[in-house]
Amino acid sequence: MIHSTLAFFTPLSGGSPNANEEDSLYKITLAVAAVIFVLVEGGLVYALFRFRARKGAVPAQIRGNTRLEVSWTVGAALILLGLAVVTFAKLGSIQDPPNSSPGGAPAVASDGSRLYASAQRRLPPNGKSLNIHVVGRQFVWQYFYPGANEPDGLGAPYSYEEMVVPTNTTVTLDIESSDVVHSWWVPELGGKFQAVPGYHNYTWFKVLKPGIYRGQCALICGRGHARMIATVRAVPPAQFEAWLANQKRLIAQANAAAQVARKKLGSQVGAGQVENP
Ligand SMILES: [Cu+2]
Repeated sequence: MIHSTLAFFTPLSGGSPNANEEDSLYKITLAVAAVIFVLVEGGLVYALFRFRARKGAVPAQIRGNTRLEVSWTVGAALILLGLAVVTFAKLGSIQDPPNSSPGGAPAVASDGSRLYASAQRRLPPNGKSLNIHVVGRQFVWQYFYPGANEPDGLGAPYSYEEMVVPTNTTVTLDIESSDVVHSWWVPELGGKFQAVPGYHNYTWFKVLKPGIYRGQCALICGRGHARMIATVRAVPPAQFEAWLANQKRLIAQANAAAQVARKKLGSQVGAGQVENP
């Protein structure tokens, strides 16, 4: 009961270690705030009853209390300092991706450097992660997976809306936009990151349990914004490889069909006479 009530007030987590760290940091701050809230409101309610106006009574006229004022200023400063220390102590485990776990997919090293906005690209200690390129556009998320230079000539395999990832594998995201500013956010997998045209923003997650993690573009980007959902489906590494291979097959098929259609269009006579198929 307490746990579910608390969950209502705290961030979603459980999908990735960074999301869990954010959640525990939030709970620490919430606990400190709750204690202060009870003390302040308790004092207020006590004073309301204890010192309520009575007929003919004149309240004590107090003009400052140096000791009290100094102590609540110092007390507040100490609480702030404590929260700052805890935050910085946890920041590393939120920002820095760890290595993949045993049983994770064979990690693919990510390529060269690019422009970055607020957050820098961070790699796990061993330098290996599965790097997925996230592109926001009105009004769909597109994901490019490693494999751009494979001999099949298909380029990087991609998917829309649903990102499929292997479990136990550190996944780094390279987030950008092809039109307006969007915001990538799957709450159970960590914080929000903006997709800004011309810039790259970096984050990561590592999903341990297979499952579906839901998100949504978190920055209003136009009339189709509400439909711009994002889903991350985590599956065991072998299943991920099979999915990726199938995705390539589908892309090859679609490319072949497009080629036939293009040829057909090219063979039609006269400009402007192209009919709808
Ligand atoms: Cu949007």
